Amino acid sequence: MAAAVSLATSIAGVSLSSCLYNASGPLCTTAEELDAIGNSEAGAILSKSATLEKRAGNPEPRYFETPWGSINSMGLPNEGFQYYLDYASRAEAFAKPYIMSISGLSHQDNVDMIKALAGQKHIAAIELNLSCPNVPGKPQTGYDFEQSRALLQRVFEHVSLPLGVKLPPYFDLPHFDMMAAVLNDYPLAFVTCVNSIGNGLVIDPESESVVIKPKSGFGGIGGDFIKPTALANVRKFYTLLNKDIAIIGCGGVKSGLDAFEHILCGASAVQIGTQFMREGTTCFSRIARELGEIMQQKGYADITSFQGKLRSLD
Ligand code: RRO
Repeated sequence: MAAAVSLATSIAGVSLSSCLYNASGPLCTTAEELDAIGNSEAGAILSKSATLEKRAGNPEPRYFETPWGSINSMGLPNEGFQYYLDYASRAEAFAKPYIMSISGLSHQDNVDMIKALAGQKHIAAIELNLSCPNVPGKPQTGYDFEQSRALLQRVFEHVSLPLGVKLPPYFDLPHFDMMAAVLNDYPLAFVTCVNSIGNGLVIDPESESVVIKPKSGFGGIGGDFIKPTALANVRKFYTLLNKDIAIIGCGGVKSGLDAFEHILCGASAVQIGTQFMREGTTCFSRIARELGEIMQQKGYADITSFQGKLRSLD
């Protein structure tokens, strides 16, 4: 019988028995949804981005799937910060890390939430979302390098838990350098690359109409459409960031091969968004099995055997 492979990973000292878990967004808003992730083979439970107060989000329809991916303009619907903080004690039953995503509507809101998280021992880490594309009138912080620095400066005056940031995708090489210069100045535990590609447009030629209601049909694009962009962002930040900042890959992962590619580019863990929405929690065990089979065929016993080892042709 072939030797077993390990999909275990660790992010800033937090151990995950599987490097695969959910992206913040799909199916992680209610306690029941979070329980389902807890009961699955996902390596961690990551909550929907929280605002200080509960939000209903944008008008429906606000999510649409095509064969190549998804478009969403959810508008940060969530149960409010306190709900996800309270869930932490319930998450303990699952013996896997519970990570809280926060996405304050202002810098002050983010600072207030981070202050309230100080010393919360059932929360393994915080993912600070710098990249929600769907709140009308709110720019994505991650595209403004000065604002990103100003926010991180304030946040790191208060944070006591491991903290990472969820970045928007970047497309221009100087932008990677500029954002990396900001991020390298702070003791980040991780960066998650990438959020959806903001403000795409999917249309239905039959009805000659947009497919989601908010913002005249504009929304964040996920799924197959974005895998090359996600891989480029993982790779670039893996090469540019201090080695103690872990990279978490997100974007276009629907198979073990996709996860393998993210890890090859440098990811320490891989999140699943659109495919989780489509398939439910079985995606975590199926993709884990597929990734394990690829590793076995290639003779890799663990993910560090190939993580970041993408070869170039020169
Ligand atoms: O809720 C959303 O509309 C949303 C968020 Br917070 C995000 O970070 N990324 C996204 O595609 N949608």
